[in-house]
Amino acid sequence: MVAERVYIGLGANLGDRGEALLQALHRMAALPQTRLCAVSSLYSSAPVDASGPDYLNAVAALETHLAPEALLQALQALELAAGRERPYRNAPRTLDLDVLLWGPRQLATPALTVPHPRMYERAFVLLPLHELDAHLVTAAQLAAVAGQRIAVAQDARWAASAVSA
Ligand code: PH2
Ligand code: MG
Ligand code: MG
Repeated sequence: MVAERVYIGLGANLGDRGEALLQALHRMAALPQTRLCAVSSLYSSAPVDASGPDYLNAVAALETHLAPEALLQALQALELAAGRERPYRNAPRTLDLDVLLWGPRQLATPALTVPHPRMYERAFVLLPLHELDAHLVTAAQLAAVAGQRIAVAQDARWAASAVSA
């Protein structure tokens, strides 16, 4: 079976945020049956529907033969390994890894809804996703989040060491 292209949103607003995101990319690249194809620029963004320090965000494109449940479990293990705690909803965090898109599929299980239900409300998802594949985001969707504060912190080379040749 062909591998499916999966987009992952990465975020952190506690601790050494850039280091946590880069380490997560290396660990995703090392998952079985999985290739890290591309990573967006690194963005700095104001918290959306949340409090605390500014976030660093990015989006990664994977190709994987893993089942959605298996990838989700692996991502949650990486969050835990990075010291992620969940004291309340949208609490500041050392690492957040969200499945945004799974090829053309729509998934709705108790653990996972894809497309991510809030991704189209968030500039910190749509800008990096658009950077990786402009077809995935419309101009109207970008316009809808244009009021959110976000800036490129580092160009896409920030993650080059993690991306597969
Ligand atoms: N994640 C949230 C809530 N708000 N805001 C920004 N800027 N970046 C995030 O990654 C983020 C957020 C819940 O996962
Ligand atoms: Mg999230
Ligand atoms: Mg999450």
